Amino acid sequence: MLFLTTLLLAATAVQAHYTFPRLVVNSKAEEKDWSVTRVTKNKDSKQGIENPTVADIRCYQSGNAANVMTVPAGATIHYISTQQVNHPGPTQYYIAKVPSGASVTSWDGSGAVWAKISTTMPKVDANKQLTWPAQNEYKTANATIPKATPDGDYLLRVEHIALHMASQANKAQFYLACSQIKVTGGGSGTPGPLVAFPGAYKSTDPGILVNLNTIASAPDSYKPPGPAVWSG
Ligand SMILES: *[C@@H]1O[C@H](CO)[C@@H](O)[C@H](O)[C@H]1NC(C)=O
Ligand SMILES: [Cu+2]
Repeated sequence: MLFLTTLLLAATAVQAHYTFPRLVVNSKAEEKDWSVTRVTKNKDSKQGIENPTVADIRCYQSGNAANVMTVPAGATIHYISTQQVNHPGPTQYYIAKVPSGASVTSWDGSGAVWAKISTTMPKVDANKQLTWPAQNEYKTANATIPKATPDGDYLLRVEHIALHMASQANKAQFYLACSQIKVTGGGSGTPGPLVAFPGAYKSTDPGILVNLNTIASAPDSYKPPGPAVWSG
């Protein structure tokens, strides 16, 4: 009986992890799971990635998606999460323009091509609890596709970094997905600085190898990993 209880607890712990199978653009959700969002290797296990230098840190994908979602520049986006995003940590979004001659339904997103368009910062609430935007919701934090984003096909990458174990090396957990999008009505900005995945993060980055107590004592000093945000 004790053994069974242990198994059930283990199963519950796995269920507490999450994937992001549906993109929502201006309140309109992707029609079904994994139709414009590339199916991730943790679709069933829900396990995050712990080493931010592995190839899977780019899209964690086990395949491309069939469809492409139109996203007007300036749109508000988020992702539906399969479980509550219960772990503390930032949510970040990146875009990568598909090179001419390549297709958004097959391009792999390799090279220094990714611009960060959004991140989130922690707060300490009235009860002295450390909280993050969208923490404990069944969705990721909102972001805006910058109005100056040039028209064209892009990969959109969402990432939630769970920091509850992050005081140990390679124990932060990365939950992420990439979607195939077409930006319309955009501008003539130049997204950047551009980074590669893997390459953008090291296990020892101060936003990845970090103690939650340190963040709670100075939430504004938290430094999300990766480049500066491009906001258009
Ligand atoms: C997130 O975006 C949705 C849809 O645009 C909006 O209804 C909601 O109020 C936004 N939430 C926050 C916290 O800004
Ligand atoms: Cu977890």
